[in-house]
Amino acid sequence: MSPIIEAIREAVIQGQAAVVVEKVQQALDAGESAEIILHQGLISAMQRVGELFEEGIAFVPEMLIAARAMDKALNVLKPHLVEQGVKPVAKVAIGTVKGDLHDIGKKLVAMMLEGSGFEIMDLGIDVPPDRFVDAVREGAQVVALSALLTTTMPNMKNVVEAIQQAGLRESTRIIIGGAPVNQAYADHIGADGYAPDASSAVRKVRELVGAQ
Ligand code: B1M
Repeated sequence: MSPIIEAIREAVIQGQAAVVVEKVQQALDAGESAEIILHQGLISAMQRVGELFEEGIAFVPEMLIAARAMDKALNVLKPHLVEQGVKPVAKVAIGTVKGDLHDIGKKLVAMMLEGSGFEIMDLGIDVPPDRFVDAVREGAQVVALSALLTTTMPNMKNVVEAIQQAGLRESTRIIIGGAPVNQAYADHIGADGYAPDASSAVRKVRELVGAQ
């Protein structure tokens, strides 16, 4: 790992948002790829923060300030990660399910979808099933659900059921993602697809709406 990427990773772990933003810009200016900065710098740092939390070395405030630093860095990276000026392919309503406050993975998926030509309705975090139903009524053809907690993943099933009960299931494609879920869980709850990361989410949503 190059020294600048190592410095970005360390600054995220320490929650030093201003340093992270400065170093990400320096890395971009030096010709480092946005994907390497994202995966080896930012995502790898958040994985380490998760390990430190499990080991009882970091606590919720440390996770929070690391997440804020990553969020600021994503704003700098965004124009480099996404294609610009692409025509909307379909409308996607994306949100983290009820009870779950994890924002960053969902934001990254939204960003990559937007850059690949999808119109995004970002419903935020802690989103109740009815809000997803409303979004479908407002024109979303795809519902994208994120969950990071084993305790909140069952709320994905509630969204699938709410869309079904509203009589909108046949016209809506539903994709799920987030660390605790997998393809088997998507099949179990009757979702149309699962993606393990942001890039494969774009491929999967394209496939679901029949886009090239
Ligand atoms: Co939380 N947290 N957290 N946390 N947190 C995890 C998820 C945890 C794994 C940490 C750990 O123990 N190692 C653990 C969950 C354990 C479990 O359930 N199995 C955990 C816990 C326990 C908790 C609390 C319960 C802690 C407490 O209060 N005691 C609490 C719950 C609050 C709640 O939600 N109700 C909590 C709180 C928080 C903060 C608020 C402090 C903060 C979030 C701040 C924010 O998002 N603004 C936080 C953070 C930062 C984390 C870790 C450290 C990092 C998450 C992250 O942003 N990763 C996380 C540990 C970890 O992930 N290793 C942890 C970076 C992000 C890019 O990855 O979100 O996985 P990720 O998204 C990926 C893929 O999953 C996928 O693509 C993304 C890009 O590759 N993906 C999709 C995600 N959504 C998708 C949707 C798709 C497709 C792909 O299609 C629709």
